[in-house]
Amino acid sequence: MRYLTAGESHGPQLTAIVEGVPSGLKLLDQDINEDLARRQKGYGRGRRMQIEKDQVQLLSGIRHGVTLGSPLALVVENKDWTHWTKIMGAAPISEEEEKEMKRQISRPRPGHADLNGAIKYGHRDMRNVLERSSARETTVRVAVGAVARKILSECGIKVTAHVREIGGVKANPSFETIEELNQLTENSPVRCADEEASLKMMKAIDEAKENGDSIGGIVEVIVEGMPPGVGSYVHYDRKLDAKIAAAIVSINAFKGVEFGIGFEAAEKPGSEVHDEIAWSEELGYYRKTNRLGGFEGGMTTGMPLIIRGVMKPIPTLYKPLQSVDIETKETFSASIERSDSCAVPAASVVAEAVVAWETAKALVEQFGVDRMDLIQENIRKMRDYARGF
Ligand code: EPS
Repeated sequence: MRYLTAGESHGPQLTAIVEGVPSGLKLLDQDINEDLARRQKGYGRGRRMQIEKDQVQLLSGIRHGVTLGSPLALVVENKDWTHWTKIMGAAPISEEEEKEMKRQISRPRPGHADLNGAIKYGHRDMRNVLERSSARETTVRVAVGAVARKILSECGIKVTAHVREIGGVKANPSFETIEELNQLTENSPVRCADEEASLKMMKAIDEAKENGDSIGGIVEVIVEGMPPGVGSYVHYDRKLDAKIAAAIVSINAFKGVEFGIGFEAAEKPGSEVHDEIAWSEELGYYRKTNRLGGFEGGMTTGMPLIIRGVMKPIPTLYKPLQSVDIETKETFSASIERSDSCAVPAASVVAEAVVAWETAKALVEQFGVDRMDLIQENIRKMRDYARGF
């Protein structure tokens, strides 16, 4: 499976073409819209989210609620587009119109794609960079992820995400099942399963906003029910953990990723890092702990996948940071008007989507490719084989 996205933040729409989705997958627009709505929520978002109400249009590759095996076309319209038709229109504009309304953006924000993107593509107006580098694009990645989640759920695999940390406030959630975790997360305005920490996180967001600043955090994705042996040790580009790591760092503003105990492994001896192997009639092989987060040798162990990603604070700040105007080369203090002060809760939904995509893609590649029923049957066989191995 593969996909491409297109669309500018204030253009008419976001589009994704998703190729290789097996036939026979039951899919409704509401399956996708639920995830789009989850991404839009979250304490700390700016005014843009009051303008948008993201809804998907399923335009091809599906008939009567079931996928055909042909490419899916997914579209989400930008409601804000109506305010930007001239500035972002595809048609050429006259010199007069240009003078009238075109305010070139010549002041790059520190930490954003603005300056490097402008140098790379030769844009004097950095709007040509920021429109596409905007995290608005994550909308359709969540739509694509919702399709992947549907594939996973048909194979008995659950994927979820929650916020572990915002602005230095750490959560200490306690839950038994994914369903319980989901309930706690959905009830929290910051998508954090620890109620007390949620309140402190909201306070930290309020403080950042008052100070014209932004804050980042850590999100955690959990995938439960993966059969063992998905991915491979035989070649660098077949390791599933490596693909997931790339997917996490591809999310706007994400700077790092870890699995299981992650970077803590540097401080511990091997006896406190590796997971002892056990076997039972009911479970087959399992690990007594899951410090490695469900991966050994680039392959799934059958234990839950535990993936964490760190998001830096959003670079669009009300609080001025120094930068240089590319026209005058003069130093200025950057100050931007509209932004989110914290997008970590929304980013947790994006992280869930990209992990869902990578795991579903690996399953489809390994267990059948064309038809959902074959993939399901092959996964069932693999589970039975592994249990008795
Ligand atoms: C973003 C800037 C803001 C965010 C946007 C990402 O948009 P605007 O420039 O229109 O105020 O709201 O996020 C979204 C639109 C979204 O759907 O998540 C940026 O520069 O990355």
